[in-house]
Amino acid sequence: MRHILHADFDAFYASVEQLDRPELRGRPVVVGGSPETRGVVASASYEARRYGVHSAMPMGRALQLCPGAVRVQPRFERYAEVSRRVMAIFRDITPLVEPLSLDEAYLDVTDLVAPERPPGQIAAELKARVRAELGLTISVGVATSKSVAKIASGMGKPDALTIVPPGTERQFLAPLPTEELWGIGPKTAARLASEGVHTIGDLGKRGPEWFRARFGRMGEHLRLLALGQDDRPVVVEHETRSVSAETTLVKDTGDPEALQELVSRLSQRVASRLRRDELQGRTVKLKLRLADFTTFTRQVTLAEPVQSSEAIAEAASKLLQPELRPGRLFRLVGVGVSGFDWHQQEAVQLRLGGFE
Ligand code: TTP
Ligand code: CA
Repeated sequence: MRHILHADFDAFYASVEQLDRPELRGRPVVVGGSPETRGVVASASYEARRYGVHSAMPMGRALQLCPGAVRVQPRFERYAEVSRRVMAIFRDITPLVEPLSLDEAYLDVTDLVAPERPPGQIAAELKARVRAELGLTISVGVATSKSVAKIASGMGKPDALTIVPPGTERQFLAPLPTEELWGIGPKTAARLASEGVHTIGDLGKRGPEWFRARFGRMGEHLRLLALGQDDRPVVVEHETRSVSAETTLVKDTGDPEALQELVSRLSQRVASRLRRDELQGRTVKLKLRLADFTTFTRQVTLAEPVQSSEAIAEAASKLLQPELRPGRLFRLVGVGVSGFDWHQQEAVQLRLGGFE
């Protein structure tokens, strides 16, 4: 049996701002672009959340809901530095650390567990160290798998510690909405609800055939997740440096609409692989090959890591626009995402290297 922790900073960007600017502590803080620039909330302090403010909300709306909130412009370099420091604390506890983003990681602590040091205590020690050394709070979920640990870490935030004892995974998951499960988004949840499947417990009662009919190849994985079974290991060195998809056209084309449409399709393919591997990257790359086989790439490094097909397609389309000229024909289009959060160095190497 394994013991996995999922650790996640509470209101990450906002908490870092409150740490660095003591006058903001205890006050509603929203980090993100200004309403004038049509900014959105990247992170809201828990004081601001009481007013209904949340991530991804337009900043104008957030300040309407909570006029007393202080808006702070994001400082990504600073957040990356705090991230490096917290990951160093995690790695000091165990080398088996898998960062998911700047503020989240899985830790496999199986080998540290002893009768006098149960997994919950290791988690409590971790929280105490992060608080003492960084002045910030994390929420931690403790379970026998990644999936259950991640769901547990989201409960009772902020500054929470949620332990799911071995053997109680199914019970723990049963009352939760299906959307809590990895791979089930709002659309799928709505579709399931129309079939009377609202909770993970409802899902857990369905058989393998039911899952296969609805989710295809992913069905069995999802069925096991609903039952609290997930044997995906904590992966220390992420081999993936770039996720990309490309297509050679049957017939060379310069038609802007056809090319845009292709970029969207490729972005969807890249996004679904990123989702599957729980990756998000900052660098979006467009690869183009002209009718005469000249091949080149254009790339942009974004302020925020992306995972969704819309965000990837938006960035890739912006790269495509300036390349479109009357009479210029393309024979291949590729879209890729790289610059994954946790390995800054790998990201740099990639920028220097070629398209994978
Ligand atoms: P989250 O962990 O989703 O959010 P959080 O840490 O602010 O709050 P909590 O975990 O307590 O619910 O995201 C981590 C950081 O990633 C967040 O502080 C800012 C950034 N982020 C965005 O920039 N845009 C977003 O839409 C989201 C969700 C997060
Ligand atoms: Ca967080």
